[in-house]
Amino acid sequence: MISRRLLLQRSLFAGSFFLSRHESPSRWFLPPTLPDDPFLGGSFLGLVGFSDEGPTPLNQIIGEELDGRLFTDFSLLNPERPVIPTSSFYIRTRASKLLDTHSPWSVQFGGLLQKPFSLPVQELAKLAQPMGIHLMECAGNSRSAHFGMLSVADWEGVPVAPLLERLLPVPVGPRVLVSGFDRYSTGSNSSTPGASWIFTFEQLRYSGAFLATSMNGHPLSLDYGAPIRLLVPGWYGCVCIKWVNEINLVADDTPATSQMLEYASRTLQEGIPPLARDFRPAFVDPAAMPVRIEKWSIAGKLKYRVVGIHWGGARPLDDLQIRFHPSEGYVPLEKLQLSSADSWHFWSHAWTPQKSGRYLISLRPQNSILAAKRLASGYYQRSVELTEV
Ligand SMILES: Nc1nc2c(c(=O)[nH]1)N[C@H]1C(S)=C(S)[C@@H](COP(=O)(O)O)O[C@H]1N2
Ligand SMILES: [Mo]
Repeated sequence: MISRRLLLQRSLFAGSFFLSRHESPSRWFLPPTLPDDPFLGGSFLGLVGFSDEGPTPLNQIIGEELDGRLFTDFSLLNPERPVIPTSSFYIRTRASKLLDTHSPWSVQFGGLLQKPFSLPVQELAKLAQPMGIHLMECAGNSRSAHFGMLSVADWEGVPVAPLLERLLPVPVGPRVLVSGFDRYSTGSNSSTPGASWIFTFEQLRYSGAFLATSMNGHPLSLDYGAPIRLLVPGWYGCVCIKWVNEINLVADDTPATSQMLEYASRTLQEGIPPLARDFRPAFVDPAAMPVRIEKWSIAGKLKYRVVGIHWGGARPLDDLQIRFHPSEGYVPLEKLQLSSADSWHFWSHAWTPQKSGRYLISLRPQNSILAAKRLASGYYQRSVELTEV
């Protein structure tokens, strides 16, 4: 499914110019070494920031409880180490002050179950295994916060479908309601309390959904859902319930939860379906955006390098195109380096603008625009103001 061109580029691309976030800004950029690299022999002058994205601070916890946030900074992302350190992983809701962190935590299994039972989290944790690298994006990710509600971590946890098959005496059906603690000491202007999502057993199985117990090699911290949270690879973050305390089997005609209704349009549903069964899977729509504009001097001439990411969808798009201004046409992306698994992919594109001024960078797949609805709508466009060319 991945074209030969991409596979070739993948090996060529590796290690060419992305640097570790741990390096000081002056050492972000290794000199280009590939003979065909347009930046070979050039010198790096600095980064140009994006315009019109609000004063929101990045990589820093702001606010409390339902209005608590952390927006991730991507400007130092590096394909060699694509995982976001936990201290910079985005936060969409901070832990409630009402959360009881002293009593033992357990998950209640019930609903249509003949014999409801409760499982201490320590028992669940014994079943935890490495789950690999997975991306999470808040369906409400927005330009005003630099699209910083998007992150990748390395997870450990307990796969949900096998767990249910093992614990429950009957074939699992019809639907599974996963709920988390979601009461707060203060109200919120932006969010409705109540976090739960209803899945079919099949959805939990094919997505590889798991109850996460640790991220990036450490037990979950409170803001990330400790002691246990749901992760559904390939689905938007709104289904990744934190502080999971109940898993109930529910009837096929169960109404959608308040969380489902709140996120209906952002998860690209048709209208606001009243019943859970009329919801589509909340798949992360294929998306791409620039994350860094580098300014270079090459043989006395200015040149820009746009570095970006591509994520979402069942498989990467290999026909992404970029446009720098609405008055220009789209051109194919120069380089796309694929990552494995459910992560983001990295791309770069050399850019020699003809005049200074305001640009609006947008990406789209050449074909299959229908399959990338949010991207094609201009959702991830970013603007930049160039003072010299
Ligand atoms: N209990 C609970 N779980 C929740 C939420 C919440 O408000 N309460 N927010 C959801 C949303 S909208 C997102 S995007 C993810 C964010 O997870 P993170 O804060 O660990 O990045 O958690 C989800 N799980
Ligand atoms: Mo979200």
